[in-house]
Amino acid sequence: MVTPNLKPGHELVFIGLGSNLDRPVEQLKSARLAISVLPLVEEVSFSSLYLNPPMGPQDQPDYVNAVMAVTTGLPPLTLLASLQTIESEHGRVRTCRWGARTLDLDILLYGPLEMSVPELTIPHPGLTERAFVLCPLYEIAPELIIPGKGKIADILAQCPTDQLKKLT
Ligand code: A4P
Ligand code: MG
Repeated sequence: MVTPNLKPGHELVFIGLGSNLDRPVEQLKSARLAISVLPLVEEVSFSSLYLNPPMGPQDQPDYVNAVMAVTTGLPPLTLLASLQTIESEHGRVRTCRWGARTLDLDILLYGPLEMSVPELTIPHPGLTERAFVLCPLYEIAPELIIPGKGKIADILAQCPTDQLKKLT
């Protein structure tokens, strides 16, 4: 990924996408489009899609995951609200934590920002333990330093990735 020139007040943001219901590949493609046309959002890069078994309850289908890089002038909580609107538009129904879903959009990183309020923690708390996030993130940003955690290459090296299948 070529590091973009940032407009004043804009940041480079990484968004994690996941789906395991109702044609997951189509859900992710449609979410990508919906994110890229948000006001004050520009797509920079989009990873391959990765098929992988569910983390959490096992009585649910496999997931398809990907990571998207965007630049945005939207503040973090405004971006979260926009992503939650897109989740709802894709038929997301919140049942149990880590349950099956048509679309999950997580803010993984927001520039160098580290923040934690009840509705939003950045970097995303699960980021450094999840192969389905680390692999696509490394694919599009191999030089990335995760604020407060270190180099993505070093973190990925500690994480088993044998369950991930890259879709063509
Ligand atoms: N929230 C806090 N920080 C963030 C952030 N950085 N980005 C809050 C997005 N949301 C954030 O999320 C619950 C609340 O987290 C939101 O209201 C927001 O204010 P949710 O999407 O409603 O619920 P959830 O997703 O079930 O819970 P959680 O803990 O966010 O789960 P994750 O971490 O999203 O994991 N297995 C595979 N293989 N692939 C997956 O993608 N995803 C999950 C869900 C479970 N198993 C999976 C996958
Ligand atoms: Mg979530």
